Amino acid sequence: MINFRDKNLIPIWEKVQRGNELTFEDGIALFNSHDVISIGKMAHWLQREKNGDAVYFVVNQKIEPTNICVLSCKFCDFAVKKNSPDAYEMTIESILEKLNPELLEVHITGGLHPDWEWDYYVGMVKEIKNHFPRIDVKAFTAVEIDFFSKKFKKSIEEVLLELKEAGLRTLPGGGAEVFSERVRRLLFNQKIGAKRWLEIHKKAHQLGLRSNATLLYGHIETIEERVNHLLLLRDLQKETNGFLSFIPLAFQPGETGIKPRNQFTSAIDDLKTIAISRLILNNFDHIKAYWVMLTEELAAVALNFGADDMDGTVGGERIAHDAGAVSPMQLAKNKLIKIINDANKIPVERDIFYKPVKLHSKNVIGRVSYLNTLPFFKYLDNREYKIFPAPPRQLGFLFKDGNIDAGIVSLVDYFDKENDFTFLPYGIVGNKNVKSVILYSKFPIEDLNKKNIAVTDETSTSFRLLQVLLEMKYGFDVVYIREKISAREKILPNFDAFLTIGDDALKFIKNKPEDFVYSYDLAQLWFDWKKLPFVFAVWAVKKDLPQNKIEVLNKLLDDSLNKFFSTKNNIEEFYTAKLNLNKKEIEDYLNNITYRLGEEEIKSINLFREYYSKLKSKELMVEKF
Ligand code: V47
Repeated sequence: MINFRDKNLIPIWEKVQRGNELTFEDGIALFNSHDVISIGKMAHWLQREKNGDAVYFVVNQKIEPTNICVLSCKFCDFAVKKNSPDAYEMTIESILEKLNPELLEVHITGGLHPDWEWDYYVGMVKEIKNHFPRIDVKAFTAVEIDFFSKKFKKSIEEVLLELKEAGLRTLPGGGAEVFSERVRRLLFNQKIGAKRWLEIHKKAHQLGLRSNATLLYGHIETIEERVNHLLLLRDLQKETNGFLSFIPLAFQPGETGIKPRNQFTSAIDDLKTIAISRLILNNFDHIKAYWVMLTEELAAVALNFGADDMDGTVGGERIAHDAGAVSPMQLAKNKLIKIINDANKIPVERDIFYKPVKLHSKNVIGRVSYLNTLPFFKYLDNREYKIFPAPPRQLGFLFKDGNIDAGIVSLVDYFDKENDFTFLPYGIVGNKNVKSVILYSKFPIEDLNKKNIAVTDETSTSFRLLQVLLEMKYGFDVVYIREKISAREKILPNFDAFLTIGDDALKFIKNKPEDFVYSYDLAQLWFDWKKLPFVFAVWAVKKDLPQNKIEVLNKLLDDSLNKFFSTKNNIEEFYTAKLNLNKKEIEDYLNNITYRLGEEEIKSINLFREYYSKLKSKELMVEKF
C-alpha cells in the first residue's frame, strides 16, 4: 500500500498498523527521513482510522484581552510593557461587543497583566456565558493559570474550580512551547517549564475540564526535543485521557530576532511535524492544522498528512499576526468549507467537544464507528462517497437533520426518518446474542424495578430495546441516566446497572466491571422473548437518490461483504490492540453477527417498530450533559 523509498520506515509502519506506540528512536528516524510522502501516507492512514474523512472546524472568535505582560519571552512579538504606546486593555463590555450569537466557541488568552484583579477574569467568563449561553469558553493557558494561582494566592485547584464554576469548558494548549529546560532558559526563562505545564493540565483533567496541547516548533529546538515533547504529552494522555486535540504551532519569526524576519518554517518541515505528531500521539483523537500559522494553502495539504481539524474561523487573532503571520485575519465559514471540500474531506462544523453540529458535504456515507461495521467498509472502495464515522446516537442526530445520504444507522433513527429513507437488505443483527450490547447489573434483572440505570450516551436503539424489555416484558418502572460509560471509575458506583454498547462493551469482556456481577446480552433477551434475531442497525438510503445510484450501492455492499468473509486473515492487529481481544476472538465476534436481512430480520424490525411506537411518548431519560 505504501511504496517506501526509506526502508527504515517499514518497521514503523508495521507498528502503526498494529496500533503499537512509537518509541523515541522511531520519532527521530521519522524526523531524519526524507521520505515525506510515506510519512504523510502513514499519518493519513491513522487519521482515517480515527476520523474517517471528517475534517472538523468550529465557528470561533479569538479574544486577547490585553497585550500587557509581565514576562518578556524572546519568541513573542505580541507582549508589551504597560507604558508602551502599543499597550491595550479590553473591558468586559468591549469583549462582549466582539462576540455574536453565531459563535460556538471563544478562545481567550492574553498577556499576564500586572494589575488586574481575580474578579475580572471570573467575571469575564460569567458575563460571556450570561450573554451568549451557546458559546463555549476555551480560556487561559497553563501559564495564565499558574500566574493567577501565584498572584491571587489560590491553589491551582481553586483557580480552575472557580473558573469552571463561572462557565469555563476547556483550557487552550498554549504556553507549552517546547518541553526542554535548555530552550526554556534561552527563550522564555521567566515562564513555567514542562513539569508545571503538565501538572496544571493533569489537574484540569482531574477536575473534569478538557484541554488542548501545543508544540511551538521551528526556532532553536532540536528534533530530539520535539520528540521528547510529544512523548510527554502521550504519557499524560494515557493517564487522564483529557486532551481533545494537539496543535503544532509553526514559529512566526517577525521581529523576534531569533530567526531572520522572513525565515518561516519550510512546508516540508510543517507537513512532517504534523504527520509525525499524528503518528506519535496515537492516543489523541484530533490533530489541528492551524491555518493562522501555516497559511490556508499549507493547512489544506496537511489535511492529507494527518490533520483532521482546522481549528476555526478565528476572528481577531493577534499573537501570530503581530509576529508576521501572512494568513488573513479571519476565514469566512464558507471559505473553510471550500478548503476542506477541495481536499476531498467532509467539512464537519463542531462544538468545543467535537460534537458534530452540521456536515457541509454531499455524498456522505454514515458509518457507526464500531468494529462490527468493518465487514461493510474494509473493501468498500468508492471515490464518489466520503465516510463519516460516529457512534450511533451522534450519527442519528446528523442523519435526522438530513446531513447524510446513506449509511449504516441505528434502527430507531431510521424509524424516525422512514418518510425520507428506505433501507437496503443489510444491517447489524444479533442472532440469539450479539456480545456487544450488554447490561451489567448489581442485581438479577428480575430485581431492577425502581432502580437507576446508566445508559451510554452512544446508544439510540439499544436503549430503546432495554426500555421495551424492562417496561413491556417485565413491567418495570426504571430511571435511566445518560452517561459516558467509558469514564467508569467515577460514575459507576452510583448506579444499580449500566448499559454499554459497541467497542466499549467489547473492552469490558476481558475487564469485567467489579460489583456488577450480572450481565445480560440484550439480543439474547429479545431472542428468549420473541424467538427472533434483533436488528440494531440498517443500511438506510435517501429515497430521492437516483435508482441507479441505489443499485450501485447495493452491489458495492454485497461485494464488500463477500470479499470480507471470503478473505482469510483480514483483521488488522490495530483492532486487537485497541479492543484487547485476539484475532480469533474478533473473528468469532464478527462471524456471529448477521449482516444480511432476510425474512426473520424483517419480521423482527416490524415487531420492534410496534413496541417502539408505544414507547415513544414517554421519554424517561435524564440527560447529564
Ligand atoms: O503559547 C507565540 C505561540 C501560543 C509565537 O488550544 C507563537 O485550540 C508562533 O496556543 N510564532 C498561543 N507561535 C496560541 C495557542 C493556540 C492556537 C490555536 C489553537 C489553540 C487551541 C491554541 O502561540 C503560545 C505560543 O506558543 N506563539 N509567539 C510566534 N512568534
